[in-house]
Amino acid sequence: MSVGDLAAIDLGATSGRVIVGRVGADVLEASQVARFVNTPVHAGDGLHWDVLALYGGAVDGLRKALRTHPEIASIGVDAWAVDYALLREGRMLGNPFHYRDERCERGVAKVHERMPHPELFARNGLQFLPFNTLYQFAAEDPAVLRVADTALLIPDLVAYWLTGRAVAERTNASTTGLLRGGEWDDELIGGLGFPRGILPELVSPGDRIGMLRPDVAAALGAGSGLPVTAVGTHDTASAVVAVPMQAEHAAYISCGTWGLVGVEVPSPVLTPDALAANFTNEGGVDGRIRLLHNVMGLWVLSETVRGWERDGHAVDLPALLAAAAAIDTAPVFDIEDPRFLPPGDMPARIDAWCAEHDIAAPQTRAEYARSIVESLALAFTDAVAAASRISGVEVRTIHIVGGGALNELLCQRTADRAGLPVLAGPVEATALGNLLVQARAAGFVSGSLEALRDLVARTHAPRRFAPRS
Ligand code: LFR
Repeated sequence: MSVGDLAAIDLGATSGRVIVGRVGADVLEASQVARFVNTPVHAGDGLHWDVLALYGGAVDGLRKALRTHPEIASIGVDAWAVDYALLREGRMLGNPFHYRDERCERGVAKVHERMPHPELFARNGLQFLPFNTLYQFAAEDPAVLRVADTALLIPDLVAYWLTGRAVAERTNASTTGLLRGGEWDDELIGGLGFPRGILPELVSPGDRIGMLRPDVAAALGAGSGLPVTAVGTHDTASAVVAVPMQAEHAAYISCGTWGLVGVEVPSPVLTPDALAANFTNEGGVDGRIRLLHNVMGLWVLSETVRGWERDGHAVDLPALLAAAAAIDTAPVFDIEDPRFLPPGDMPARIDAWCAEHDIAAPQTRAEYARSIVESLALAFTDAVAAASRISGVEVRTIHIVGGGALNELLCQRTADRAGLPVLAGPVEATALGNLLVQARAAGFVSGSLEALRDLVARTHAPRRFAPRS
């Protein structure tokens, strides 16, 4: 088996990247060739993603990647979940809404009138999140939904623009709330009054979506016959592929804007305990199940820092975190409170939470940072304990992957609070998972997820944080 070059497009809530990987039996390297900002725009009817700017950034990045790595054998796309574009005859009917837009609440009320959450959970296994796609469909203008002939989740939209083929990749489709047992749940879709015809054919990670359209290939300077391969197009599914864990004793935290905290299990866990703890059963690569809970991730900290910067205070994040680490204690608040979901003034919301709960609010910037990290570490630890209880997995190690693996204070405080070692890294787990699934489909590596994870462990040794008393 040889070593191959592959390209990953990874779209996150704050930036998009194009990454080139070299993958083989003993090789797993990834280098970023392009990074572009993802700036949501508040316009007219709500908060939107500027998806054309993201596609433009991805195409520019691919062009650059192909110039330096003409042997690229395949392209894979991943992005955040739940959001989608509506199209008619290939034309996009408006910019996709952002899952933090407030319209979701309307949809929740409409859906739950017809089917309350416990009934939905029994079918789709999803935790309640107000932005799950089914609530967003319910919040759509019915006239727009009637006009549309196709709905595409964000990575599927990018793949469609690249190849001309409209599909729904299963790991991401599982976050719509409209899948049952890995297939579209026609009864539910009809029962909620959604047009079944807008939901495209399902594909699985490893399937070929299609070849680049000739005009796209020409614009990229690519040879003919460059395929786009379905990966775990839900970024979290790709990240979980690259967690260097032994699943029977490990919990993972994929920590970026969100902290996705859970374990991997062979089949959905639909028990009353899982329902009560608001855990989700999202589809993973190779039919595995990601039993996890969405914890507010680095969002609260980044939004806080963005607010200070908007007010004219430059923030040096490493220095802020060092100052935060030097503080003895800081107030712990419920970072899961829905008030922290929408963009806005986070310090004011923390103050309000503390006032309501009769505790002293943080005073300095370092105290706010420490308070946020401490609250996050507590929420992570609680979610790990719940995942272990619900699944029966005896957790001996917590893996933190994604950008959060760089936050030493967060890793250490999670280890301390959980009384378990934290293994941090790889930071680039999502891109690595994307590349690995492509590499396996192209024949550069083979084997189960365990074999892929073993390659990650051999090439990207995690950093260990031992719990302190
Ligand atoms: C992480 C993520 C989460 C999903 C949230 C919204 O980037 O994909 O898994 O719940 O974004 O789509």
